[in-house]
Amino acid sequence: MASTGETQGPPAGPALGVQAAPSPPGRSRCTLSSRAPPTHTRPRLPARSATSRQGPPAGLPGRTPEGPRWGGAGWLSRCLPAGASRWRTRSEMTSILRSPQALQLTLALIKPDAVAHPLILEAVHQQILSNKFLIVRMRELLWRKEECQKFYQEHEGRFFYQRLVEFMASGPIRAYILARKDAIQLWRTLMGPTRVFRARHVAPDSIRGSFGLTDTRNTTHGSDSVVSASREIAAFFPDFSEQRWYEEEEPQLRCGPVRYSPEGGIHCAAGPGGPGPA
Ligand code: RTP
Ligand code: MG
Repeated sequence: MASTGETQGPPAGPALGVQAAPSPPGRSRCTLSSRAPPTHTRPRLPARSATSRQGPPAGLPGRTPEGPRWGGAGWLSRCLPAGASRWRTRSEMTSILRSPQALQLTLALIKPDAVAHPLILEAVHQQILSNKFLIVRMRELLWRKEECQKFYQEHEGRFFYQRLVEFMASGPIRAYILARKDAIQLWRTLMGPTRVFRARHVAPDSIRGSFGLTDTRNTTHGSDSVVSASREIAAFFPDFSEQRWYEEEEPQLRCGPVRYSPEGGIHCAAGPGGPGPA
């Protein structure tokens, strides 16, 4: 595990487009880079792109008929520089939240083959930390067969389905909610190819290339899309609200400073008013 009380800055470096700035007590240290023009000169917003129609980019839950409800002004006002105008409309706030700078969530699992070996389990955990993922939640559990069947429903009928379900229910697993810019793709890259033989050849340093045993016992799982991530996070962390996390925790984790707690194995905001995990 990393050292006690280790703190780190924003997880994806300067590309996040937010600047840490000194701020008065009680106010978050993050600032949005531009000040809006006065209302009467506000430019017309461009037509929504195909990308924006897809909804929130970072694993946000589905939109409600009246539009996303996760753009509450609470966190935004905390992120505005002192004295900044607060005239932004709901759609402008939405576009900020949909910004590619936002942290994205993914579900990562460490499968029974790795959890059974404390050194491998720890090595995978360290890979998560050294690749600058933020650990938002973590839990260990034993999965019931029916839950595995439901989780892997998309593979039902395929030749490996039965052995996959049996294997995933065969011992403890560890589940993480990870956050990072482009978390879904980056975690899958870090895992390496599904098939271990291939992983060893094309990505020998990947997690599966390093620790995978067989195509079934391949060490880790990662969500493959924003929609899957939301569904899978809800399956493992039913009390976790993505909407609330994006409103309350994401801005603070993104803007830093962030503290890693080795005891709990998770990160939380270290700045004033850091909410910590709910
Ligand atoms: P995952 O869902 O675990 O992140 O893996 P993935 O997207 O890379 O692969 P996917 O096609 O979704 O398969 C899910 C899991 O099924 C097992 N599998 N075995 N040829 C085989 O024997 C085979 N193919 C897939 C693996 O455990 C894989 O991770
Ligand atoms: Mg998959």
